[in-house]
Amino acid sequence: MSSQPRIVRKLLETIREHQTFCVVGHMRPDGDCIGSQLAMTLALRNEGKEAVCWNQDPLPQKYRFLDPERVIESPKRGKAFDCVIATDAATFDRLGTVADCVQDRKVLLNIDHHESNTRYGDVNWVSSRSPSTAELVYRLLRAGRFAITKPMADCLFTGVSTDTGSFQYPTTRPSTYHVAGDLVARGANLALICDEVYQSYPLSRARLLKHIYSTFRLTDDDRIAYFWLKKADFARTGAESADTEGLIDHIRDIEPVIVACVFEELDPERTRISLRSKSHLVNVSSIASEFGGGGHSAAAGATIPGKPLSVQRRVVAAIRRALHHSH
Ligand SMILES: [Mn+2]
Repeated sequence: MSSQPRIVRKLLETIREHQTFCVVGHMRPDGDCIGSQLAMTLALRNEGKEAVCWNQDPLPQKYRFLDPERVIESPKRGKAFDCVIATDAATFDRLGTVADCVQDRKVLLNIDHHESNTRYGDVNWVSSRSPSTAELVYRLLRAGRFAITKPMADCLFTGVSTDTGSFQYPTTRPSTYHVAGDLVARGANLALICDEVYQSYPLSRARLLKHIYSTFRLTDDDRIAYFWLKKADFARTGAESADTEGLIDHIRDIEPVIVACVFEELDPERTRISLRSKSHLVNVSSIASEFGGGGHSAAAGATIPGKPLSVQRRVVAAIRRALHHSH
């Protein structure tokens, strides 16, 4: 692999120089974050390194099969590491409570694919052309000739699959299929992954979907769609906030809709928004950044202080502006 980018060589050198590692990822981890964190940690352990893996939040139920030995743990204070590796985290703050627990370190590596990434590491591999961080981790491991075991192949395949919407998002490249194909050749268990990730939703999620379908709103000639998830909706349906991943796609996928938005009540004065765009002319990452958030051009989010209705008004207005500028 003589053509490997200099940044990959730099990452591999840094990894080889050090012995103790902590692999971290963003709060409310998704399939890409979990798959990347786990594969990186297992690779380091196979190389004889001491590696722990921390995330602020527990894994959503559908990803627990990836971590039967509970490699991912809650962060602990007072630990020191040679090297901290952050995967799939656009900003250092997105690590949540983990950020405070990894201050004692020699070097911080940042491996990510969010275009809003703030390059907070000492070494930053930020490739916004990559549809998933898992694809970057795969490239790193291959370039370094690390073994990719079956459990690691499951983790990386899950990351590649979930962050491309099962190879549907326009970020999907020919190389994405090559990576996925190689992971299947290395033993990724497609049947298990598809069953656990896509075909085992809890009933609570179905109840939440029923709520969403009966309450979502359309505006601007049906080009903007949005819905609210209030605390009471979670209580009534038995769903957890961690189980909301992908709900917005049901609304995004309606034909006239160009931008979909979910408003999630965190408390009476704080709302989390998730945005999805179906047009390359509408970049929801820049909409989210108007509210202190970020993400990708087709999928982004932010947490916004203020009264719910005022947040809704400001966000819908920002989406409307972006739509008008798109033609
Ligand atoms: Mn990702």
